[in-house]
Amino acid sequence: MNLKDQIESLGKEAVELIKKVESLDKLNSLRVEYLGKKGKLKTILKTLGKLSPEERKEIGQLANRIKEQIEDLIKEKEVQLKEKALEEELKKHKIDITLPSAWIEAGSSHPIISTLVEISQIFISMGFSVAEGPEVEKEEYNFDMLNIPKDHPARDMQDTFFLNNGDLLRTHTSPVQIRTMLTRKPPIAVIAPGRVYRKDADPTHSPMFHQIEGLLVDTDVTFTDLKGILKIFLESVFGKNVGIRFRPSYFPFTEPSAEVDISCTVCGGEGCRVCKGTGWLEILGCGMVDPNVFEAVSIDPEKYTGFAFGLGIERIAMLKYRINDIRLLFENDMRFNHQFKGIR
Ligand code: 2U9
Repeated sequence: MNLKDQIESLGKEAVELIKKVESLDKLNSLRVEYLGKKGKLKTILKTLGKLSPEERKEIGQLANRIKEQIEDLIKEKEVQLKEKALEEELKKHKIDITLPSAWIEAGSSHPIISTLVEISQIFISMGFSVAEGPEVEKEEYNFDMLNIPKDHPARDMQDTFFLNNGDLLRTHTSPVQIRTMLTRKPPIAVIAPGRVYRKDADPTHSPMFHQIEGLLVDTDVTFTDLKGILKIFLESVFGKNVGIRFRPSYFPFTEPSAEVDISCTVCGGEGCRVCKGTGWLEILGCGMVDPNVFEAVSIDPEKYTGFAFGLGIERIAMLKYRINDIRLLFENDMRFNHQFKGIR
């Protein structure tokens, strides 16, 4: 067979094989077999040197045409095979849109947060604004400026988490009010909600818990104002019929000080296990800001008076939702958390 016939028959052979090919791998091997550096076409063209220049030109042109024809066909086939592979892949992963979807659990507010928000909202409605501060505090703001003596047991390493540099994890949110008074002039009406830390752990105490404290400073603020505000607050959380009593108490930062009890939310005052038979539950502490505290923040105690109060959020949440162990609030057991779906 002459060279021209050889090339033409090689072309026909390749076209036939390419047309029949069913896979991209096979198509690639054919490309190598016919058009590769050591492929069949190149091998035939090696004998080109033996021809006259005219013949070489003619055969060269023919070889190029055949090469282009094979290349075009391979390209076309490649597109077809890729389309077919994609179709098969899509068929395999076909989505049945009639199947029921996977259950997505909707989240809900944690009882501590909903209680914190509810309490904050009551004070906001009475004109208080929310103040925040750091959880890592200076000993000065957490104790000294609050008139807490250097030898007070609360400062003890056993009660307070100290950092190596002498700072501490705040044991109450009171330093927030100190910071507020250092940066703002009266009248001041703020609440300070947030996390606080104490070395305490049992069914009713957690080493981290939440507080809301309140502070109101102005000219002519009296204990009566304090009683009025707390009455509105307690009736709003526990209902209009809740019993309220003030008991004299002592805090270094307030004078006079009181603890406030409400009638037991479980037995209504009859006496039960929750109120230890007394009919009353201790709910918060309060008092008139001690003049020493005003002096520490350079507010004139002759001109201004103020009241302050503090309460633990967990305690309120536990009473509200009848939770008997504080640790349940922090375990994040979904069987527990799920019970609070639907609360704000
Ligand atoms: C400043 C001045 C006075 C905040 C107050 C209490 C009384 C109180 C406790 C309740 C339960 C803390 O969570 S608890 O353990 N708090 O009894 N807190 S008066 O008095 C302040 C605060 C800031 C500048």
